[in-house]
Amino acid sequence: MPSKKERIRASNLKKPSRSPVGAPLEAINDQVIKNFKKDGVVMLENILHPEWLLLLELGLQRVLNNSSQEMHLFFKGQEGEFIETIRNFEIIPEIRRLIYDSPIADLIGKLIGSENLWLYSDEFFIKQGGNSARTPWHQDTPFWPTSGTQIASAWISLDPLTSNECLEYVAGSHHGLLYDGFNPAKVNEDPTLPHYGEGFPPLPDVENNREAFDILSWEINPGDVIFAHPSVLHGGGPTGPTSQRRAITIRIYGDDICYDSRPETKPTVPLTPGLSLSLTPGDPLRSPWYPRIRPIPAHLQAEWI
Ligand SMILES: O=C(O)CCC(=O)C(=O)O
Repeated sequence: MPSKKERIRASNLKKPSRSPVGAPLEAINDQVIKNFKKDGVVMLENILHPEWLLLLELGLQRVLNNSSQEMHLFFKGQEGEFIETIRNFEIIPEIRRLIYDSPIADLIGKLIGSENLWLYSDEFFIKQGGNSARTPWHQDTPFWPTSGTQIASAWISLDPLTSNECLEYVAGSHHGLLYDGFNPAKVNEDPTLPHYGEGFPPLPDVENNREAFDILSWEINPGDVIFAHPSVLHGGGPTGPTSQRRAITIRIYGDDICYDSRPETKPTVPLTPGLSLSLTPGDPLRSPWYPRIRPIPAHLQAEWI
């Protein structure tokens, strides 16, 4: 039987059949901003033009074909194995174009109320080949050297999904405690093992107590985008024997995000050697690790003038 990696094939670059909204920024109205503040997550239907999905799919193909991109395997060697790749922006031109040219950054800017925007990271989660496992419940910010509120992740799936296969969120949990993360290297052993083992309370067992949490998820079609605050507890549904979920999450922040320290037992994610030597907690998070996206820097604007 071919390995999961061998079974991964580029899809047919089919265009979604729905026509997208003409003026995406208009979808972010006062009610959407209010819901985002309250729940920490909103889903906007049909917000991305098929051209942007095509660009994303081409970027994904390059990632899968590009041996220089590091593939992190969750549940490595097990039936539920899936791939994660991070910082595709730095080596994949299509992802770079998507982040600068598509409305994603401006949508996040309007949602978080910041005209200045920087990229924290982008990350593919690729569940293909059948029966990929759940992404463990977690918050992102315990893994990140950040504090502040003006930040959001745009989660975009190239595949239609049932609400069971979608990413799921505990509504309003970004207002509560920050918990220790799970340990990505040990998900095979136990997806609730702590990342730092100090400094944060242990994660609640959301999956085994689902009825105790206000869990939001959506049926997703290509072109829909979920915007979430990275401190919201979230976990990814598994895929079935015949389904796939090829998703990217693009994390962008605004003015009030500062550098913050984390327990020293583990590095923050993704690795940023040198960052702690140039910033002290409370400094605005400014570093070449986090490129400015809006306003577009003058040297980049000059490329198309
Ligand atoms: O897509 C997934 O399974 C996980 C995504 C995620 O954790 C995120 O967007 O922060």
